[in-house]
Amino acid sequence: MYWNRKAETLKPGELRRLQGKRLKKVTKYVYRNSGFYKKKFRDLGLKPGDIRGVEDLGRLPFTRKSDLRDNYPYGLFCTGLESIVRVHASSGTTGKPTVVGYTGNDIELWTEVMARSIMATGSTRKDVLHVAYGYGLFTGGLGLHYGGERVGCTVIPASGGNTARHLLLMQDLGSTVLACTPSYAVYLAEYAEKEGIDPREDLRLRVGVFGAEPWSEPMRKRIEDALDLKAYDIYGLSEIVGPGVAQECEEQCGAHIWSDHFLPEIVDPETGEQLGEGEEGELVFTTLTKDGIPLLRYRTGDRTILEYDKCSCGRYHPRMIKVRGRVDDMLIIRGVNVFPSQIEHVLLRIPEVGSHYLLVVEREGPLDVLTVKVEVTEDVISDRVRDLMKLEENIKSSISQALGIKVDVELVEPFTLERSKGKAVRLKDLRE
Ligand code: DLL
Repeated sequence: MYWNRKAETLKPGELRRLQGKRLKKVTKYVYRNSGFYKKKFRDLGLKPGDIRGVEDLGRLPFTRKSDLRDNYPYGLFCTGLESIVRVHASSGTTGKPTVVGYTGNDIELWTEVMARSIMATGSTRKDVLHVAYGYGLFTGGLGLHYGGERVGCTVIPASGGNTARHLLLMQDLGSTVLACTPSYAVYLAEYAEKEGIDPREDLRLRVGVFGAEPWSEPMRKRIEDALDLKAYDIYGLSEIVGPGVAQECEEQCGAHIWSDHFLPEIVDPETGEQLGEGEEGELVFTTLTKDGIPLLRYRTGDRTILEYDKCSCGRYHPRMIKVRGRVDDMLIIRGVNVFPSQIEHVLLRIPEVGSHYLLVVEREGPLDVLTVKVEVTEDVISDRVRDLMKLEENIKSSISQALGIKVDVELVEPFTLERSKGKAVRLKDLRE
């Protein structure tokens, strides 16, 4: 279903022309309004007039998260605070948060792409949208909220935390769409089961809008089975706008990037060279229509692949396949590159494995040792010790077959690994 049929079904040629026009405009805009970009252009000997269309995108300078940090809090803003109506920030594990600002137009643009995203899942004004993303500096809650209201859904601004209350509200208010992180969806399902709430009988959920962290196809299947809904991937980052940068449609073959507003590229994370369609690398965005803090060639740090062919849903907006991980969370275990998501992929195909796991990397002498702590399901716990050992061996060999590395596996009882209130923590790196 479309929110904005015209914009969503632009043909490749029309899309490219629009992107080119907007790219020229935003290039001039940042040159005029940002000391940061003016300097970057000068250092490169580049003039805004050198950018004649999308084909010149590669000539523009990259922007990195460190640029936002170094210019904390407002250094990259292109407008004065009198034009900024809202600020959000991403937490970041170290140091100061990354602060982003929105003008009224930026909020409007965000609301538009969120409305497109919600309707792309087949949700409409008839739906009751339960928003369990956090409200606050994190963009999840308010992003879904404004988009949901624009579509005309009945929005329940439940925010994060208090799982019992979420379940009560969803039952009593008849929520049909659930928006939260996929790891929280798993937690909700577990909690419901413990409390004797049967999603098939007691809940009316039919759609899930899950994102803000990487999740695998096996995880999707588990959530769909446990909560009796169809689970859709939503992608975004606060630096670009928040959720709604890309959204899976009902065909579920990658998330459409709303590329009339956010121009994507894939680059080699090491060299920064542009890569072609179907090649895996780092996702980079140029915002085409933002006023408050437009960014040129922003390095997201997310690894994915772009596909440009027409989707059966009628949209040509390029699709990104599920994020494989962050460029910086790639582990190198004895010379082999490993992404946590690959391990999730293997684990969740094994029925005896629960939905929570933790990767612990330690150094023993010169060697990196990876231990995969895996929660087993309740049924397994009652099994005999010998069966547990067999299961451990089975997991070990499945991982080494898939990844080509040896790992240690430790089975742990259900509900013993820590659950995170926000984004899931799947990795503990105990090396220096
Ligand atoms: O996580 C915005 C968001 C809120 C997206 C709600 C979707 C739903 P940040 O906190 O700035 O913004 O974190 C952005 O989260 O660069 C990715 O690494 C990761 N991420 C976001 N969505 C997905 C997804 C929000 N669907 C960072 N799959 C991004 C994988 C995701 N990773």
